[in-house]
Amino acid sequence: MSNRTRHDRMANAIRFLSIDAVEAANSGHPGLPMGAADIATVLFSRVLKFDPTQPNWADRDRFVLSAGHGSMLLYSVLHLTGYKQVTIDEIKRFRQLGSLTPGHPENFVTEGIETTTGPLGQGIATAVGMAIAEKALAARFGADLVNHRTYVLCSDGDLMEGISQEAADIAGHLKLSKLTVLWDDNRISIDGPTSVSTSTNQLLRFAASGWATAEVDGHDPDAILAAVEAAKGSDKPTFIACRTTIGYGSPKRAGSEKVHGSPLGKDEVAATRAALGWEAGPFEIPEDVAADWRAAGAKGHADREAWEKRLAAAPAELRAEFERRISGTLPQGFLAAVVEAKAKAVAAGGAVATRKSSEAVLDILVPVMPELLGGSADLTGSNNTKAKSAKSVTPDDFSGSFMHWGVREHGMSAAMNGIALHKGLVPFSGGFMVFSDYCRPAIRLAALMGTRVIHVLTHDSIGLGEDGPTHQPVEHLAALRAIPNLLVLRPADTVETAEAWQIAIEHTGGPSALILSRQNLPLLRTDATQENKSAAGAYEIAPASGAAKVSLFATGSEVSLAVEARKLLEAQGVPTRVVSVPSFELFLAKSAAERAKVIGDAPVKVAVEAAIRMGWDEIVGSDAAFVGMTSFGASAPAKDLYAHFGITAEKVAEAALDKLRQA
Ligand SMILES: Cc1ncc(C[n+]2csc(CCOP(=O)(O)OP(=O)(O)O)c2C)c(N)n1
Repeated sequence: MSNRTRHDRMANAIRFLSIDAVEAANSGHPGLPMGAADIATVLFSRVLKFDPTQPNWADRDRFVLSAGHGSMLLYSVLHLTGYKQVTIDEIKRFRQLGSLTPGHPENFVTEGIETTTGPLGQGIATAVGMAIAEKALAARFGADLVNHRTYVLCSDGDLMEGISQEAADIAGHLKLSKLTVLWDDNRISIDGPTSVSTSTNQLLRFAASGWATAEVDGHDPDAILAAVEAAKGSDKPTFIACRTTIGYGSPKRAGSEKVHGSPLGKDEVAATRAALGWEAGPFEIPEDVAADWRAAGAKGHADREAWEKRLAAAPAELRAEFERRISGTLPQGFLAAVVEAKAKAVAAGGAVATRKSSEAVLDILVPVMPELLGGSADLTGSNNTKAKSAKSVTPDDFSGSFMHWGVREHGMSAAMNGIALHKGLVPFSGGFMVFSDYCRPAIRLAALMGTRVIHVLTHDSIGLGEDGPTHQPVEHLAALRAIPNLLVLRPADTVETAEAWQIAIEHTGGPSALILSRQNLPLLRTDATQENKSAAGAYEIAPASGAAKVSLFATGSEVSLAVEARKLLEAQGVPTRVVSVPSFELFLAKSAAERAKVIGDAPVKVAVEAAIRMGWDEIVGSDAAFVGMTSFGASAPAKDLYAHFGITAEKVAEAALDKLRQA
């Protein structure tokens, strides 16, 4: 049998597993797997370095299917190359409850899936992060231990999404030469030919961003291989347009949007079998094809074993540090650094913006934690995310620990996911909180995937002042708190900020958002011990003088305001306590009894937050008073805005007294 025939049969195995699984589920997307089967076959049988028996081998090549709707392409390849989880029965259970073959690829469900994809554009930007992580770790640990490539298969939709531009731009700038993107150039999307909505010359577009480009027939295995091999010699990332036919092989549907996202139907499946000369029944793989695929899957064993030998032979300290970094274990001295940051703040006293508090914490943490990879979306001086010791990553030097992401919040957030998924680094960002909307799709995916990324979101309310309502978050706290598995932390002073950093770094099962002020805030906490009070989510920060009549609840910048209001109320003989609530999620995770203790039994409760009320009722109840925002902000000095919108100690005290009179 000729090599070409063998290739065709391997590719057809992908096509028919995909066709038959979609048929069985009566749901799914056969068009992409059928069209891109040749590309996948070349990559997985002739290019990629991977070992199905060790799906998480640290030095494997990464493959990202950015067009997640083509998930059956991945499941087919994982099955055929021998990933033991993806059995033929799992392929038969495509898209069923509890299967390892969900509708879109989920990295937390199926071994061998590098990242969850489905929201178009995310995959390519996530892969950029993986390629960044590879370079950063290679700079630290050397090519003996870290030397792999990142491959992406993307679709027209991926390239139409704006995030792909952010990804292309930063990847080209950073000369991510080990990143290769293969575009499934089938010129069909859901509405029909892509010509109804785009005229972009993608090759020129990527070239303009500093990529090497190539154009091949996506059904010609040798041409695909040649382009992929040429990419290895380039000092730029490479973009390969692979001209394909969606639904390749289907006599009636190939080349049409009809094959994108629905089963072919019994007759067309039979016609496609006849057209491609595939005689095997549904879910059957002829032995010669199975053997060729198994051999492809076995090729990486030797590479992996050679790498393990190199790791074993590496200097003990380097090896231990590499293993610590990949496992995500915290370094010795982490907790001591947190306590040191608290102690320093307490000794210094004075009023500090929590973004500055965060910087002070980072100045102490970054030297202790080389895995921290900070950054900012062009707001370094405002977000204060660059520690004194941090050196910038540049195209020619990845040994630094700070990323200049440019004005690309969305691309940054997706790339951070890729960095975290790669393992070995803990990424944190900097951005204005109001633009967390621009990060949201990637933060949502981080939460879904359970990746440890930390978003430092500064300028967190009307307290930012003169920049006005476009820059003042109002609904963003509620919007962030609405994302499942995202920890939102809004510290009130430097001590809480240090605690928030500790919580975020120790939170390995998902993303965190640190919500920080632009304006100065007084130091409220003067204890600098190992105890992390913020970890309870809420705690009493100021007690009442007697049996409390009023409980004030606040977060971040409004905690000091509540403390002022407490003084006013106490002066009028109303025993008042203040509860700081740095994290709803942590607090709501506590038992009812623990929560009741913190909430207390004062007859009047008032919540204070310079944001909308949404979410607070779950903590204080709908009968409580709320002092906050009900509209967008305005442009003025912060102090004037707090007065204008009625978020002052006097108003809080008034609200409490009103409630007391009603009680
Ligand atoms: C952000 C986002 N918007 C919309 C969708 C819904 N969707 C899935 S595939 C697709 C477009 C399909 O065209 P293409 O990307 O060319 O894939 P192909 O038809 O070649 O499989 C759309 C709009 C999505 N998955 N993600």
